[in-house]
Amino acid sequence: AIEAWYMATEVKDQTAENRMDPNQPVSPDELRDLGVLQWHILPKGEYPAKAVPWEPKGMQDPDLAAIRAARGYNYADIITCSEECLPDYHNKLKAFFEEHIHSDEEVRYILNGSGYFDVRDREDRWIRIALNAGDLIALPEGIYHRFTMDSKNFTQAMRLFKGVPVWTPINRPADQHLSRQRYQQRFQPLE
Ligand code: KMT
Ligand code: NI
Repeated sequence: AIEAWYMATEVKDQTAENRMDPNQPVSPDELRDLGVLQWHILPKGEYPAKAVPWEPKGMQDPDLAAIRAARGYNYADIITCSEECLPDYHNKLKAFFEEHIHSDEEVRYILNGSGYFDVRDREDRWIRIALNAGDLIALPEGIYHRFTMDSKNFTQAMRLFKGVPVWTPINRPADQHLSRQRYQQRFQPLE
């Protein structure tokens, strides 16, 4: 399973683990309650380094194809977070780490390297999710989150999407946004 933990309140280095002392782990079940889904598929074969729309190899991987079919992720491309491969690298990294939501799921399959997605729990505490090659994660529409590379500074990921991709972040505060309100409805008791 993917390792996750509550973050220390003070973050000096966003690429560090920033655990609580003592460590306060977060289980896959707790993440699922927040709408965060996870799978693990060993990446097979080579992937292009640039962020290009991409099809053939992922479709040949039956495990990935099954998840894509079940979840409706009919779009895929590859993003490589490194100074050489990512245009406008420094600004992009800054934007990734701004707390935001999207009006769709954010789905990432780590092919090489590693990185952290941070998500807010129901009490607005940060949970850090450590991703390594083979980890596939889906953040639900409307969850507050952010991304950073770790101290190794390299993440190559497949971005998956339903339909025509929209990557636009809606920075916090976004409490009135329809996607945020939809997300929060999952925590309302049924009348
Ligand atoms: C995002 O939207 O935060 C990203 O695409 C980050 C790089 S992919 C792990
Ligand atoms: Ni995002």
